[in-house]
Amino acid sequence: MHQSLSPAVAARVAAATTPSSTERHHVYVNLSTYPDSMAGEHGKDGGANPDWVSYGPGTNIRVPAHSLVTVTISQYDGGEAITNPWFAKVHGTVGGTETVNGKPVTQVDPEEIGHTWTLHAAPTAQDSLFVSAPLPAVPDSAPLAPGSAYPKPIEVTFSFYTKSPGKYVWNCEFPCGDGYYAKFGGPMSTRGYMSGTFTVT
Ligand SMILES: [Cu+2]
Repeated sequence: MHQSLSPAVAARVAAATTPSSTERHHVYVNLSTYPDSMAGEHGKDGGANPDWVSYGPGTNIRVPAHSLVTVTISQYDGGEAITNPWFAKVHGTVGGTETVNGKPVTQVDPEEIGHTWTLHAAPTAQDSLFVSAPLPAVPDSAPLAPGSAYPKPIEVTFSFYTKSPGKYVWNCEFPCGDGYYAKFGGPMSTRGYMSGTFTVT
């Protein structure tokens, strides 16, 4: 099946804020996770699989080398227990933490996971980069936000440093897809939903 991929989500570059290096950029990447595909890169009708969970606004991310990257994810989806509780912990971020609605944590409840954002190297020779941030589930009982098709999101923020230029990939490690392969099918194994590229230039 052909999947059209969105243009890269470019990092917003702000002034360097790290006192250790005047040349280091601090960039910001804003993503969202949705319980369907109606709000991301697949268009308002959701494309071929409107009921598939998705990341948005796109899944291909581009950031500068040797930068501090701050990622904020607005998590709109529900969830359940994660099969591998290691991915309920935060890995590879500055301070080993993420903030969940502003509160710093090193892990979240493994029984209530919506998705993860897990970045790793492609199997080629390049600097290692591994970051994994768990996204807590929005409770099923949460009401829809006024004027929205979704409840109020849980805001997760974390930061990490990029090294030299390289090509990386990220994916969700919560089995939120279809059932054939223990829910690693469908949106979990199709580009543009629960995975994408992460290009350091
Ligand atoms: Cu997921």
